[in-house]
Amino acid sequence: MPQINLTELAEQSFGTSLEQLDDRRIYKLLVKLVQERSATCPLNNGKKKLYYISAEFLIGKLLINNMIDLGIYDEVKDQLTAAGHDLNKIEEFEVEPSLGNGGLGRLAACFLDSIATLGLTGDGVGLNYHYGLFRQRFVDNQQKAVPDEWLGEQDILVDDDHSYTVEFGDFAVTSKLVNIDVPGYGQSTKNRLRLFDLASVDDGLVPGSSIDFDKTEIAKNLTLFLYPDDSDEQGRLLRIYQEYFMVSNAAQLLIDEAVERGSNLHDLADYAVVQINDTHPTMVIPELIRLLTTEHGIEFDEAVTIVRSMVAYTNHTILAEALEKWPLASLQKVSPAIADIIVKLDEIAKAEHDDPRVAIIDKHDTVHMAHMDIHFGFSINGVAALHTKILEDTELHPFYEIYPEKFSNKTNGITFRRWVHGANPALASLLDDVIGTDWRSTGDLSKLANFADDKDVLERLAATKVEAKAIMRQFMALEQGVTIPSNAIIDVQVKRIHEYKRQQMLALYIIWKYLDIKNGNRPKHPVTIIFGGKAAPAYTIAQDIIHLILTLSQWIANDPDVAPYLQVVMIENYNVTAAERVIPAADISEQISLASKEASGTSNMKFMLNGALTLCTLDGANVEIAELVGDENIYTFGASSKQVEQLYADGTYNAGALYRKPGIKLLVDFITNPAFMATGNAERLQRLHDDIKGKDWFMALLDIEEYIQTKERVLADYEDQDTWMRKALINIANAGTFSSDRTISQYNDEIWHLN
Ligand code: 8GP
Repeated sequence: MPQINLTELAEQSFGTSLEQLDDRRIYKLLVKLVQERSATCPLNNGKKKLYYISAEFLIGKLLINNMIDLGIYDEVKDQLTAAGHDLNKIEEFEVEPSLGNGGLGRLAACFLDSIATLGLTGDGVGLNYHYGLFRQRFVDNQQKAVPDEWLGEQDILVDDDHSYTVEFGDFAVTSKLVNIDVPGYGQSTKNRLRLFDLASVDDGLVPGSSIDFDKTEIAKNLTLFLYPDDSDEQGRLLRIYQEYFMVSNAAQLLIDEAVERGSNLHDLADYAVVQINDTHPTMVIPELIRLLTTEHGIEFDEAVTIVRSMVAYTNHTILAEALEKWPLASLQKVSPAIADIIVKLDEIAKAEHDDPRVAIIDKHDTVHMAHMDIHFGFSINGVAALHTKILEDTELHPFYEIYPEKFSNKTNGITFRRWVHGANPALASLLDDVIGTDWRSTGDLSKLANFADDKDVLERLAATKVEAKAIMRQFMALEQGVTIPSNAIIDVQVKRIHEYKRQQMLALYIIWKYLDIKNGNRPKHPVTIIFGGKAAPAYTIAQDIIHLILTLSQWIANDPDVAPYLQVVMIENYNVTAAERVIPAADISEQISLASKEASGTSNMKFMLNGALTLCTLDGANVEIAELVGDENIYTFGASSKQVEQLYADGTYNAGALYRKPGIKLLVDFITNPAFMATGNAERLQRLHDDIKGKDWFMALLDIEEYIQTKERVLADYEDQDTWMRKALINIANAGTFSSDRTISQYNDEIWHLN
């Protein structure tokens, strides 16, 4: 590849010097540079191709990431710095795509990066949502969901001429396809993210600032929103239409491409493998069978056999709400042909296994999508060791008894290119200096452990944290309008808002700390607690938790006794870009889900990699982090997953009894103390208070006391910076396991078998 000369490019494109060019025009220049470089990369072209089908791809901004993967980032950055420009400021002109929601969507994005980096032939397939999930605004300390108009000025989407007809029960629609290039780090080849859209989509259905729209106009609304509200019948139907539209397009594309590469379709499994990311793409199974039989003349039994050897399923949660079940009647309405095939598959499964617990269609005529995946896929995996064990032993135990060979664990991972190289340049260059640059492609950071007692390295590591904090503070000031003290301990919980993740427990800690400071116990360093995350618009208690956090934030900021020592910040519209600013700056990583409920977590890995210490329950991948770093380098607390499962099984958890303990009652009742309530929304605060006191389904009160004690120990330990930085270093040195390159190698070796 020719060398980059930005000075020359600036002269050519704008007739001015690089020094004189404003940030917007530099941004345009870089976009064009990346597009041109990426366009010249040939597609990976193995015989067998992976289709990673997912309702979400939380890809984040792509400019810097693509420059890294194309190998031009360091050069570009150096030239810009020399000309007096700041790449972070230039990046602000890029709009973050809104194609994802949470963990499974971000995982899909890290996976695409690693698949391309390993030179594997594999595309992501999903939908091109015009208004994304939603954009989160805070109004009166409450979440307001507004459309996220990310598509306006996008430079990353490339039109593709594939277009398909998708037939629903009583009408048909036409699709159009756009692609996003996915270059691999250190590769000259690329893959793509293929996003299907509706040719007849009508953005005008969404009126201005509200996410309400006519859910019945399927031929116009199908690709407007990710996860449209499904609290009513029409919303649920729309989701099924979306899912069928996504997989029908994916299946048609897969068959076309396999035929182009020489498949006679009887051998389709030699040409394609499908990874079903959570249950949303499950209908790809009957759709492939439908296409093979009705369009390509293959017998039904053979089509079933073919499909059974080419689809694999990943489970991302044991929460019942996310294990999709659809009424057969709804599937019939969306696609009678697909419903017919599902009925046949159910008969086959019932003939093979006469056990109602594993039926695809239950006695209420409800279709269990995960059950279809397990019977008619060749692989099912969990996303961390503990999660896979829970699937095998409890949640999916009857299936594990039938098909033990289909089950495996694939502990999640994250791409180091984005999460260190791009997000934490100071740390990246320290690592380069100390252990060499190989970690960028091998993920191997273990040599860093040799420097655990090297005072110079520890000091330089501390300096990278200072630098990351400066970038985060600048972001917070500019984008969020909050000033964070430069000497504050940064304590972060960023993730979707959900009761099982227990943001409410951290809120109770904040109340405890507030009262403790009021009592005169002033911390040595100020503590800034940062939250970020969206709540599903129909999930009332999650909205109430956001309200509590924002009300506490305001209450504390207005109290001169406490404000100098404690600050609570909730990032508005938390997204990948915000994560890239906040995670590198964190001292404490909050991973406090109720044990057994967080399948894996991936922010836990990002924090560890960036030298934060983890404060956690033994849940998800936290268990693996704890094993790697050892007890002295992590802070664990709380009931074990076994104890929690036992409490649920016995039905003996008693929130009310815990609430009555004086120390706990004081904290919970703070939420409804009249002065505090008067500053917020009384209905929301009262409901949340009553829920915690009377139900507390995710057992925040069970662990709150031990959580407070452990957190106080963490804060005290922070005061010994030498020991603290040594712990941080050990964490970084052990993070290599969580490179998504490792995860993808395992998927490939054990599931996909791409060459
Ligand atoms: C998430 C899990 O909650 C998280 O523990 C895990 O790290 C991540 O998936 C990647 O495996 N699950 C989801 O994001 C999820 O279930 N989303 C629902 C909207 C479908």
